[in-house]
Amino acid sequence: MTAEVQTVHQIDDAGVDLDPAALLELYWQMVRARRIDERTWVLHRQGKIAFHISGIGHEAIQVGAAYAMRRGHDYAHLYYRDLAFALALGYTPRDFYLAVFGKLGEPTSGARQMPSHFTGRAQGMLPPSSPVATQVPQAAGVALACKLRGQDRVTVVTLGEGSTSEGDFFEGLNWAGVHILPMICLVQNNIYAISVPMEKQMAVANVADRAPMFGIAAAIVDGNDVLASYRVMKEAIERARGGGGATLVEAKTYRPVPHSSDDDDRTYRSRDEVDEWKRHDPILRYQIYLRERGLLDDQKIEDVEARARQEIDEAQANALAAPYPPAEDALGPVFKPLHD
Ligand SMILES: Cc1ncc(C[n+]2csc(CCOP(=O)(O)OP(=O)(O)O)c2C)c(N)n1
Ligand SMILES: [Mg+2]
Repeated sequence: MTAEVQTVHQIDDAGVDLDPAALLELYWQMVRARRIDERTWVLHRQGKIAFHISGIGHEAIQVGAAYAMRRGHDYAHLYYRDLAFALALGYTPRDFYLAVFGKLGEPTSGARQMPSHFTGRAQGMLPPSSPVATQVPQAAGVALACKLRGQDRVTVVTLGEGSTSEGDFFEGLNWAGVHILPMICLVQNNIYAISVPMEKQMAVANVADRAPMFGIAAAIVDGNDVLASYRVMKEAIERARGGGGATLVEAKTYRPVPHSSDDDDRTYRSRDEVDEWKRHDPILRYQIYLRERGLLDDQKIEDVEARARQEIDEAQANALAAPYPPAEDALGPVFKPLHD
């Protein structure tokens, strides 16, 4: 008999000024992202889609970060695990399913790009490339352009801890330090790069320990605590907006599912390790906190679940019903619209 897993439930709300409606909005964003993600795993296992790369476990840091930004004004250069981040910025479940099914009307690339390359002009989401860490120098370029134009836009760029082994990470942050750029580099440290553990990527304890070599600020946060994540990102973003330069933020988190639908994580980590991390599930932790504050009860939790189910069902049905692009579209440029 296995003992019931007890959720770790501390949430650090010190200095967080969000009203009850905003606190519940963060909960909604985390839950909807989780449910969309879970549904997508099911679609893959049913053989209905070719590939899924999941953000499960990373919802707190992503939603906290998105809400710390001026959404639609600041720039976000996201990576493939940022489903919750993209949704919180205004990317829609329908956008996601059009990409996942490869259907006509997919807003990023007309379905020529892989799914989870979150892009959108309205949301300020820059088009990511598939080689990891290339977004860091690109984001530094965007932040420099904003600075030269006298705009008060901040650029938030995200990546995993394994990707910080790439030269692009060092070059981009060096540039951010030299030019005192309005940029936040958010590393979502889930301690694995596919099967490679963190200690095989770096000889320092924290990614953030490297910030002094670039002359930029550093912060480490519990990335499974949505309010702590929000606060730390907000501080960094406001410092950048005020001319104080870049910050390297490291969010400690975990990926309780395989790297992607092509990975079998049983080959490189124990089930005990995964179960231990599930005790830190960001949604369950926050749910306990909201219950204690009297903002959630069983009925309200079910209402959120029902709302998420309806939204997902509609988005999935809508994308399924959409036609495939004409075959010759595959030969077109990735980002130039052919039909819009
Ligand atoms: C330059 C480059 N090398 C290898 C890959 C293949 N690859 C895709 S994701 C990934 C792991 C990255 O791990 P991490 O940065 O820790 O992010 P996580 O997936 O854990 O969120 C690798 C090696 C790639 N996309 N680009
Ligand atoms: Mg990782």
